[in-house]
Amino acid sequence: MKHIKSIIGITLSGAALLFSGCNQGGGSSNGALTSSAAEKVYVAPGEQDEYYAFLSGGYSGNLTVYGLPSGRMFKEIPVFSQFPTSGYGYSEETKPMLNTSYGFVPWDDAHHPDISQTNGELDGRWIFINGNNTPRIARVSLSTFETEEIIEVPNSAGNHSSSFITENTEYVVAGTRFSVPVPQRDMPINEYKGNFKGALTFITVDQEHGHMDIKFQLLMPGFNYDLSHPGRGKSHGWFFFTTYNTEEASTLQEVNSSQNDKDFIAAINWKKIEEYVNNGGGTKMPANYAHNVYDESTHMATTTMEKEVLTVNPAEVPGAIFFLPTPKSPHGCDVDPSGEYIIGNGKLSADLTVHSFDRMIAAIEGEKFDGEAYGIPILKFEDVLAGTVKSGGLGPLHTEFDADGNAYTTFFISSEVVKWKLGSWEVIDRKPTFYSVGHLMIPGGNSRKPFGKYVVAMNKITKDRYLPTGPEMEHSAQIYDISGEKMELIYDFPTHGEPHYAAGCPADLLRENSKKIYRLDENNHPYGIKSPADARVERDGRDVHIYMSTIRSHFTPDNIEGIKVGDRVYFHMTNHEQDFDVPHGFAVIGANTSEILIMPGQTKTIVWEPKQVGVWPFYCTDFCSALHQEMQGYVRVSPA
Ligand code: CUK
Ligand code: CUA
Repeated sequence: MKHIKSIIGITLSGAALLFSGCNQGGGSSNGALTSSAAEKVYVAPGEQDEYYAFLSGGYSGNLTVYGLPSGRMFKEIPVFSQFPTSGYGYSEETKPMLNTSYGFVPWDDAHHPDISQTNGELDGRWIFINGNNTPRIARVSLSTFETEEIIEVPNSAGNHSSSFITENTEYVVAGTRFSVPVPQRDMPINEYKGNFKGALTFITVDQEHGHMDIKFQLLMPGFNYDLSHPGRGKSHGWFFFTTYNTEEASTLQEVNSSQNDKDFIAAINWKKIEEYVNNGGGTKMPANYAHNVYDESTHMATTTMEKEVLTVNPAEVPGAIFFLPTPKSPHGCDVDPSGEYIIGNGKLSADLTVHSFDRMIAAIEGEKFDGEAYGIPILKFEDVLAGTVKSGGLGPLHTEFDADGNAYTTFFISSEVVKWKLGSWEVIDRKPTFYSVGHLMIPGGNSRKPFGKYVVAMNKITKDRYLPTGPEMEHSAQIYDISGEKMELIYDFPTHGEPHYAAGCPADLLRENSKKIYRLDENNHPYGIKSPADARVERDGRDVHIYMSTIRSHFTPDNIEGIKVGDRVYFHMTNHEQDFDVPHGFAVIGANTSEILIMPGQTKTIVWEPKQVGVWPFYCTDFCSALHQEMQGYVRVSPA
């Protein structure tokens, strides 16, 4: 401790404390930090971080926002899960966001966030993320940090190879981990082979508002489509998907023994298919899926149930789809910033397979095929190979890139990040992770312009890294400084849920556009009121609408009578504050929902169905002023 103080000064007590904790594991084999590491991650009180990092929450269904290099968590953005902290999914305005063709589904498994791009560079407009279980894609505004849209993906199951975007955000693309009967029907499972389909879904993004629409679904052979990435630069117009189970087995229990030596990367020329579809190609198929859009002006979400989807059979578009053989159940599918190299990592192999886009095009033009699968030409492995990285690691999963032609690959089994050189394929450095790393993220590291200063490794297993918290530990992320030739582990921080992938960007990209308040004069909520003077109670049969105002620090009205058991009471709360960071909350006794948080200028609604006669209190849940505790009221409930 003394040593650290002497180097970085006594203001560092917080970091120094943390530092001594990390040292308890002892020795550099446990990744113990050096004193310069503390300086690198230290962001002094009142200072701000250099980068945003958006980590998927996995089974939390949400997205969490962190700062780099401090590892401080700023916000959890609810996406696919109800979130009592803000009332997302509980308020009447946000409930429709979680509608699906299966009904109200207030949970999902969120895996891969991706920030919108222009010319292959991060543009900071939106971040997209997939719901894996009940297939959905969400769009989150990077101005309000709120979920603005969720579209369900029909004919899909295990929406895993999603949600990656093309380099001008023309499309957000969704794959399907499970192939399923399309359309869904009652049929024997063991007739899977040849009958199940893998739908790859191309969803357009309106450039002004971000609105998503399914343009077409490509009904691919019944493999498992695991991960994907768009081409960029020279390969813009293509999309690449790793596949496994190309045997089309309905049970994967013998995945090791029955495994084909090579599965495929599917290379899809989406520009060609887009052209085909624009010229009237494809077949409209009945499909039920929900499309939920949040309107910032009315502060309300609405659901549209869509009825059909345009499907394309690969055979209809010859010359648009090819298979690149890739060894042993590839998982990650990553494309380097130049667009030339496509990396597929066989989970069960030690080497990384790198394919060349130029060689792929040459082989296609020369029609050098090695058979076909369901009419889709298979290219020869040797013809498309750019190189092999003899990594020396085990269980390669995912790769990101820096701006200097280096790639960084995670190895789950050998628990390490390996840095290697694109083109020469030589390994430059390797550092252990603690423990069993999945994805990694370099801000901009899957775009044409990476910001190669830090890499964040997201680890599946935490064990002894933090103070124990019983059998369940939060997952763990680690920050490495990658500004030098060798990587340096500089920080550990706990995450929320299971972060699969993450996306990061420079703080300057978002700071200026981050919204501070919703303007009251732009509030078009049908139950919003312009001023506290408009507050009132209106009865409509059994429904009672309370138009309520919140302002420091009182509710108007605050004594409500005339409510009866059996009524449906709608509290429509408008926050009339116009100061940054002054929300009010609302909670009423016995409400079978959460509290809700109302931001300045916003209107939100919760429904309360009183079951018992009495005089029942409500109060503000967010400490808003010195008189916050005075912000309260009563509802009198009389017999029916
Ligand atoms: S998956 Cu989690 S480690 Cu969903 Cu991207 Cu590979
Ligand atoms: Cu309003 Cu506390």
